[in-house]
Amino acid sequence: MKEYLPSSLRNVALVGHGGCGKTTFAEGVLYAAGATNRMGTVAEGNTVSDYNHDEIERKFSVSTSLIHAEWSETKLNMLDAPGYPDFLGEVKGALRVSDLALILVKAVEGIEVGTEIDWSFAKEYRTPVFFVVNKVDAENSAFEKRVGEIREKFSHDAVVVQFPVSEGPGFESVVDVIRMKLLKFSANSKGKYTEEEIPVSLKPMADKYREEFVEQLSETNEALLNVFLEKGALSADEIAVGLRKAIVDRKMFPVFAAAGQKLTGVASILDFISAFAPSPEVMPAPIGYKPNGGTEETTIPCDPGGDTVLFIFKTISERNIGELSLFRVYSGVVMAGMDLVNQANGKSERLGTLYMLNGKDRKETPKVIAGDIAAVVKLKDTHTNNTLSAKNHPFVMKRIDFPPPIMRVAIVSKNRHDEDKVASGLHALHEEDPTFLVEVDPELKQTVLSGQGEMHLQVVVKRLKERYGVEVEMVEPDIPYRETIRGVVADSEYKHKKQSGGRGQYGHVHLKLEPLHRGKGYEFVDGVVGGVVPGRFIPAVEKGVVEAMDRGVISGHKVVDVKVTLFDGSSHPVDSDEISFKIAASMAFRKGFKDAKPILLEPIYELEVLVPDEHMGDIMGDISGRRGKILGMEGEGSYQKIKAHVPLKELYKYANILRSMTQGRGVFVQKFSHYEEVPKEVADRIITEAQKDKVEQD
Ligand SMILES: Nc1nc2c(ncn2[C@@H]2O[C@H](COP(=O)(O)OP(=O)(O)OP(=O)(O)O)[C@@H](O)[C@H]2O)c(=O)[nH]1
Ligand SMILES: [Mg+2]
Repeated sequence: MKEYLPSSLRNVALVGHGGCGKTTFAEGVLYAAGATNRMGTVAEGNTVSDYNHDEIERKFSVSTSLIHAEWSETKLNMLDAPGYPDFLGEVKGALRVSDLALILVKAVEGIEVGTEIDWSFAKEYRTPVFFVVNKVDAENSAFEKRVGEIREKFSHDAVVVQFPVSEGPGFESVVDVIRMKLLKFSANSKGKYTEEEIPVSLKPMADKYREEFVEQLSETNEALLNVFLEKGALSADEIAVGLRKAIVDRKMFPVFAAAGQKLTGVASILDFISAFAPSPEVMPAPIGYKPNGGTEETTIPCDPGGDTVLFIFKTISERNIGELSLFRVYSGVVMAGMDLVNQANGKSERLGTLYMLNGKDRKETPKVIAGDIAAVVKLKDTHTNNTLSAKNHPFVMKRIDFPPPIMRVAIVSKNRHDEDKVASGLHALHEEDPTFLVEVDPELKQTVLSGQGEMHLQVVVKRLKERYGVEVEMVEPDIPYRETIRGVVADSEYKHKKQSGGRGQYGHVHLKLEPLHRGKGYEFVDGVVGGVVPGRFIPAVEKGVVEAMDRGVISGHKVVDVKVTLFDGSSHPVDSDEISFKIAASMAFRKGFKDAKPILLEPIYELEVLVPDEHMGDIMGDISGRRGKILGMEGEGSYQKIKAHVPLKELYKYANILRSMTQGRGVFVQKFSHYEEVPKEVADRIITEAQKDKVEQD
């Protein structure tokens, strides 16, 4: 492939709700550009961008794929992101390195929750947006209605630049409002079109859209407005210059009509992208920081002559492919074999072979210039979200803030001997996909996976099996309950005494147990007078208490919020030793604890749920049904934000429940808040279970 200057690059993220046709559109781009000689389909599992097992089997995208093609002297890099909500992290990664979001909206169904989320991400990143009303070839396609919704829900700065002629199965032409021509596609033209005069019957509609477009464009810029007011029209040059600027400034969001699968409208959108979409050069310089320089922000202009800076936005490791780091160059030129510094850990990295990608197909390239997107193999210590930069130019790009996990499951290895392999496999998979986390909970003795939803975790588990040959099962994670007391026991005595030939054992203590305020933890007081328990044994007494607390008394969960005072006891000059006092203290504690009105505590999480108004009642009812307490709510546009305290036990798979109750429109975050007493009937059940388990273990 030839070399491109930054001004000839177009980095485009293909986003939108699941099934809006992104992967098919990408397939159409490659075919129309002549990069492939047949068009694959998602149904047959032979598209360029849905190439991995998970995608072929499930028939939807799971991971962002990079494709590239040449179009009218420009190089298009397209990132085909998944639409399924569990993979929003992939969307964020794709948008982070794109200069344009192509948001596809289904011509029949219209705006869906994924469309809303992608629009909000683009807004957050200040990414220019084009809307494509896609699948206009479908029965009941309603382009105008979709445009109305986009304007209503997203922005009145959305404006039609290409509209469809005869929607439905006969859809094969669009009218371009800027060129004021009819663009006619035909079945065998490989996506090419012929330009024709607009037929008289369509003229009024074309004029209407043209007028709207010119008026809106002139309002984006004072100089243009003056010209428009003076002459009543804008020249082609004035339109081109004004349009490019309005797009970068997010003052105009062009709307198109297409049927990616039939290739209708694809080539004309690509023409528009080549002509008017921003190149990396004209985008505002991205923000970063000097390493160790605190939080002071600096920017980095897209300059091929500058020092090299690149940012890794995605890691792919698959059998037959090896580990690939996908990156965008932000400054300078990247060459194979170059030494750069990973600013996250200060380590030097020598770059391996560089590749341009089309899905899993890769083509070697000697260098990658500022603004371009490519891949490199086998970096040693560099992962997603890391910046590599020249030694003399330390610079760290702003990280992608991936969405926090919303679902936890525990995993159990099917074969106990696999545990090490499971741990290292999960670690490697996490490097590739930072939106899921693995933690070994030392208290619960469980490995807990957390991620973006059930599908996401299933994908992780399946990859673990395919790539590392180990099988695990997903189960509900245990809850870290706590035990504590409500009453005071003034004297709990225990004497540990053994005389069995030779030297005996002797330890004797009196303990007082009192409850502490919630969250205070534990306090040990040495209240012994006159040395009845010799000073050298006091640490052993405390150790005995601490060990008993760790093991728990009634349910096997840790004891908290208790004050223990050692106030009396006795010792034997020969037989007393540390072990004896430890045992005595443990036993005295356990005995006293049982008499001190023991209770169970459970973790309570603070839940923040954002749902459309119409679902608020159902969601609040459901939260109450989960023993939750509503803390408050506030309106946010047509959404309500509900805050509540809910026991962790009741939040298992809440992501699924919320999605199904709101048709996927509800989102939530959760974080630990505090411990609270478990209601008696629930506590009794937990205690009985624990005792049963204990009997089985013994
Ligand atoms: N009628 C019609 N169907 C289409 C068109 N484009 C895609 N489809 C169909 O829509 C379905 C989804 O297409 P995909 O390309 O997988 O959609 P996607 O947006 O990549 O889906 P996710 O990866 O799940 O987000 C497939 O069955 C396609 O055949 C189109 O232009 N017209
Ligand atoms: Mg897809």
